[in-house]
Order: sequence, then structure tokens, then C-alpha cells
Amino acid sequence: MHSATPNPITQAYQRDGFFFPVDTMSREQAGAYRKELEEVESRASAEPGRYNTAIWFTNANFVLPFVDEISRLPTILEPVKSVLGPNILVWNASFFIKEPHTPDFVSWHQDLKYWGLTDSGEVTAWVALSDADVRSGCMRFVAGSHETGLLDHRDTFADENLLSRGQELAVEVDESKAVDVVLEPGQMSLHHGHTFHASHPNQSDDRRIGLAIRYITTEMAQRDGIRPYAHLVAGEDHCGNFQLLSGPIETMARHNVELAVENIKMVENFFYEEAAMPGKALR
Ligand SMILES: O=C(O)CCC(=O)C(=O)O
Repeated sequence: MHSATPNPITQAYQRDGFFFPVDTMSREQAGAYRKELEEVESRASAEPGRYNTAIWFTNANFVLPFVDEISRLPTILEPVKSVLGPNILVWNASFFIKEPHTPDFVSWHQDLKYWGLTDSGEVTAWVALSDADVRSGCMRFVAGSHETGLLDHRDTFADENLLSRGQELAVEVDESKAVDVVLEPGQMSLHHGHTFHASHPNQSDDRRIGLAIRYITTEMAQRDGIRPYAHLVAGEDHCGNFQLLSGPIETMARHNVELAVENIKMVENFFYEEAAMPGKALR
């Protein structure tokens, strides 16, 4: 009798709380998706009312067909399934963009602290649509930090912090243990919702563009009996904890925008629980 070969992604992910790099698409394909994003950005600056950035930045898979398409790529879903199992929802997908030579950063935090989800069956696939390296402010992960459970955070609401409330871990992070998550366009990293992570400002001449797709198991639920919307991207949903939507077929179609707005209203209280100053994008 021989035992099944252990999956190297699952093994490393369980040990470290992350895995990278994973090739998800060619550099050219990543460039084509970046172009689609940049077209949406230019339309958004021409029509800010219609292209409310809070929506397409943080619930991008609700309103942008190309983001929904990325979230369903087998090259992303197979590694995600190896971590979460066969039945997978996308809870949301948000862009993390840092312009060249700007001070924007992300403080040390754990994702699941703020999302009001009932358990830890979640993984983020962070897909690079540009180079993400030390100079451009790639993410940094602390290996093994997912084992600590969720720790206290404090709010800073720092302007240059890309997180909704500028939240940061209230414990000292041993930066000597931080790993730079260097990715080429088209590669992704996977990280656990308890993994300590952060990123420095972009000191390069190019934009640093990442799409963070939040995958959850169908067993996960939103707290307080709320049933937000989600997209089933693999397997079946026998739990019914989320209201399932089909993916968008037209950029910023009115119906999809309305669903995204409704969804933001359903979850925003979790992001700002006990916080004094709501107002930034939810992440
Ligand atoms: O893009 C970054 O630098 C941070 C992203 C992040 O915090 C996340 O995906 O959870």
C-alpha cells in the first residue's frame, strides 16, 4: 500500500501560513489584464459618479468581468482548492495599487480580524499585475505567524495606510522573520487569514498592482446571521450561508453595481466595529 504524494503547496502553506510564487498566467496575459484595469481607471476619472472607486476597488469581481474571469482561472483555483477543499466561494476581490514613488504602505495586520467571518477557512490569492519586488513594496509575510490565532490590533487611520482603519497589530512583529514576497506579473502568492503581513511604499518607477482575491469555503458564514452575496467558483454549496450571484458580463452594469453597494452595506459594520472614523475603502 502506498500513501498519496503530499502536495508541496499544502505542506508549505500549513507550515508557514503562505506559499509563493505560483505561476497563474503569462506575463503577456497579466499585461492585458493590467490594460483592462487601466481602461477602467481612465473611465473612472472621466465619470467619477458612475465609477465609484469604493465599489470597483474593493468588490471588483462584482462589477468587472475580467476580475471575475481571473477569480475562476484553474491555475489559481487548483492551488486554492489544495488548501481549502473542493467547494469554494469568492467573498470579494480588491485591488491594492501603489503609485510610483508614493508613501502608501500597509501596516502589519491579520486579515480575518476585521471581516466578521465565523471561522478561518479563507485564503487570499494575491495576483501580481505588475512586478512586485522589494523596491516597489511587495508584501512581506512572517512565517508561522498564522499559528498565533487572532491578536489585538490598534487603529491609526493613518492617511497613507491602504487599510480601512489603518489597523496594525498591537504586538511587536519580529521583522527579521519577514519574507519578501517577490512576484513577477502573472504570479501569485497565497496567504492564510491569520498570517502577519505588511508592505512598504513603492520606491520604483512603475505602479505596483495586486489583485487580492478572498476565497472562502462554503462552510464559512458571516457573523450575526447576515447573508452577504458571494460567487461560487468551484464545487457545490450545500450550506447556503451566502446569497450566490453569477459573475458580471458587462463592466459596471447598473444591476451589478447595485448588488455591490448592497453587499458593502451588509459587511461594512464588521470593518468598522468599535471604530470611530469610518470612511475608507473596506479592506
Ligand atoms: O498589497 C499589499 O501590499 C497588502 C495586501 C494585503 O494586505 C492583503 O492582500 O491582505
